[in-house]
Amino acid sequence: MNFNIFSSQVRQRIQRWVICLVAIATITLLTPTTSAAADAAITVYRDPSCSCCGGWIDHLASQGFQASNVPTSDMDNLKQQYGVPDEMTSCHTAIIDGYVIEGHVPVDDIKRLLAEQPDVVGIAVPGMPVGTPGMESGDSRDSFTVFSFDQQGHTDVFNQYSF
Ligand SMILES: [Cu+2]
Repeated sequence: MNFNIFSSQVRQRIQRWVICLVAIATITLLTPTTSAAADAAITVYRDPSCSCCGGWIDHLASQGFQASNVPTSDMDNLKQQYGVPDEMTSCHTAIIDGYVIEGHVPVDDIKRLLAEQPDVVGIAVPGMPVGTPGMESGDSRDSFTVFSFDQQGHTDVFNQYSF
C-alpha cells in the first residue's frame, strides 16, 4: 500500500519534469533568432520630391527594418522639432526607438545605436555624401562621418568611413 502511494508521487514528479522540459524546449524553439533591431519599426519623414530618400528606405527594408514612408512638405520645422542641429541636417529624418536618424546613415550604425543605447538624441550623416546607402553612384564613394548629437546640440564622432 505504502509502496503504491510512493510510486504515484514519483510518477507525478516525473510528469512534472517532462512538462517542464517540453515547455523549455518549446520556448527555445519559438524564440526568434533575429535581433531586436531587425524587427524595429522606423518612421521616415521625407520631402515628397526626394528620390534618394526612397533609396535609403529600400536599404532599410533590405536589412529587415519595417520602414514607414511619410512624405512631409515642412521638413525644416520637423528637423527643428526633433532637435537636429543645423550643421547635421540632410534630406530625410527618421525616428526609431526614440532616436533620431538624420540622413543616409548605414543600417550597421543604427543597429549599433540601438544596441548601445547611448544618451544622445540621435545620429546623423550631414549633407548627402556620394556612396552612402541610397546615394550610390557607380563606384564613386566619398569618405564620410556619422555623428551623434545630444540635447544641447553638441556633436561627437560616432563612426567614420574612409575610402
Ligand atoms: Cu538624400
